[in-house]
Amino acid sequence: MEIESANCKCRVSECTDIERLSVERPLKIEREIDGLENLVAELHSVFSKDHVNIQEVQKLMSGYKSDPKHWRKYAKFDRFRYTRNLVDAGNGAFNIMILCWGPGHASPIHDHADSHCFMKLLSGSLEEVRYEWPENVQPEVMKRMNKRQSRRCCSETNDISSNLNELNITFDENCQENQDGDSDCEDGDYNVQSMQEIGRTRLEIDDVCYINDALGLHRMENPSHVDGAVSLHLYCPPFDSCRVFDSRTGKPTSVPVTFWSMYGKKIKRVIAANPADGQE
Ligand code: CSS
Ligand code: FE2
Repeated sequence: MEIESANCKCRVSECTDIERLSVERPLKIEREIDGLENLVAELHSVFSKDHVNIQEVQKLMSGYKSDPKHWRKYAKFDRFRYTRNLVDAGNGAFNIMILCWGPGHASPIHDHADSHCFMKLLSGSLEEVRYEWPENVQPEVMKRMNKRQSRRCCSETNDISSNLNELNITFDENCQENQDGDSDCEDGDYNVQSMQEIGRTRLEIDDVCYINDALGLHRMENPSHVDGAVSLHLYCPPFDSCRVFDSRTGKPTSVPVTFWSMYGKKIKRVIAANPADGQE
């Protein structure tokens, strides 16, 4: 089963049907969606089902053609850093938000907290740089795979190992599992470790891309020195913190993610990104 078939209502580590990565390919748009409000309505309808296919979400997002008149009220820029602006809290199943990137603004290298991340470019252009996980840090999805692996017999173990190789994620065999089955060495020595780049993609208007922790980490940057960029992000399940990684050493730090505005209104103070916690 390919990754697009995985159920994105589950956390990535709970998707038992992720076995193999598919090769990225152009998606066929089946139906045009007129306006951001209609896109959000379609997403609500899709997410009201128990099983939401990753490709289904990608196709919906591709079917919407960006027009600033649909999203201008959410597009709020800050001089110093990119902003996160909540559009819809998806009935608790997903968050949809608009990110505004001033000239040269970039994110740190980050993970996606075991959630699925869909991104569509609405304006300008963005560069995505993907990285392997640092050797000493594992995403939740790999920890779960390790646990499954240790419960299975040898022949199955071999199958899983080859799948892990396809996922392009490496283990530090010296890391000992603790009682919870975790095997990060997060207090270890990061000085010799730099982040390994595995790919670079330039996103242009209406391009849609997808990432989860099994596919690696990434950093987004607006390469323009002049123009802003605007992107639409859907995260499922929603998350309110993630890990950022030091680009020289790979050392992870857990950070809260925050909103700059919610439902088109700037918030007075920066608050946690879980709308249930942050509504003023
Ligand atoms: N994950 C980053 C944006 S790049 S996908 C964020 O939500 O702030
Ligand atoms: Fe991201």
